[in-house]
Amino acid sequence: MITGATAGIGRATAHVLAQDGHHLILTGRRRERLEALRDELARTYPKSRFLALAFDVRRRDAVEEAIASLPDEWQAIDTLINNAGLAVGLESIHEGDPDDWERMIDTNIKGLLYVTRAVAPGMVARRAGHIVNLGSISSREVYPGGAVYCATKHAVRALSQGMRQDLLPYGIRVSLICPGAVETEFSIVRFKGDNQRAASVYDGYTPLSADDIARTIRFALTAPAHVDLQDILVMPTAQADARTIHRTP
Ligand code: NDP
Ligand code: 8X3
Repeated sequence: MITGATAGIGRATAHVLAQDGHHLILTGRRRERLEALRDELARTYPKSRFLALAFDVRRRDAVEEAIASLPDEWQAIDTLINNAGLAVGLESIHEGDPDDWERMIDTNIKGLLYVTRAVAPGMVARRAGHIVNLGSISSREVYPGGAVYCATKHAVRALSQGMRQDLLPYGIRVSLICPGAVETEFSIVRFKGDNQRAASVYDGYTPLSADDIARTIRFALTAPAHVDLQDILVMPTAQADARTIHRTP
């Protein structure tokens, strides 16, 4: 199951995992995009099965209902990619919009928890599974204007560590993937549709692509069963940390 498969890293991960022969549950809010992706993957990989399941991770009842409604043959989810997430705004703490803060906290922390709570019991019962959480360089650092987004991604790091501890006796792997700048719809969402401002985030250097992160996720999933890639930081070559990017004109 991949959350946030309608765009960016989630969509790229769906392509890479479909190539590897996985059957995939594709989730996100934009139903049309999910169904288009499902149909495209089904045409390209006729031996695998793909299910589109539209829900908003912020709605606990919707998450529980969607996952409970899965047909029997889809119930045994062996891999959960907790990818759905977003940043909204880049204002200082005294100027930030509390509605933006709630969107980030509700999606990145609470949504991830709701999905995990619905899926993990099956993994525990089967004593097998792999949960991949999308953290960020912002799971380790904070930058001006990014306090709340960074706080949510610090929380994802803490939750990953906690999941690892709690799920350890059941042989379930938990991997935290922490990318630096990846060019996706992320900045368009952060700047509320201001495409020019979003594009300027990636000016003068080569950012990571969604496919780069999809391949990192594949690397974690294909490690031998006794190996848990627990915490992976992936940066563009031109980015040393959250605030240090080497740009050329
Ligand atoms: P995109 O904006 O391209 O994709 C985000 C995905 O999350 C979309 O599929 C969107 O689907 C889904 N999503 C957002 N809100 C919700 C919601 N309430 N319910 C269900 N799905 C939701 O961004 P990225 O691919 O870049 O981001 C993916 C993850 O990677 C995020 O967790 C992000 O924080 C993290 N990340 C991104 C980095 C970057 O530089 N891009 C760097 C480090 C981490 P829909 O709108 O259809 O619901
Ligand atoms: C996304 C990367 O640098 O905008 O997590 O926080 S950054």
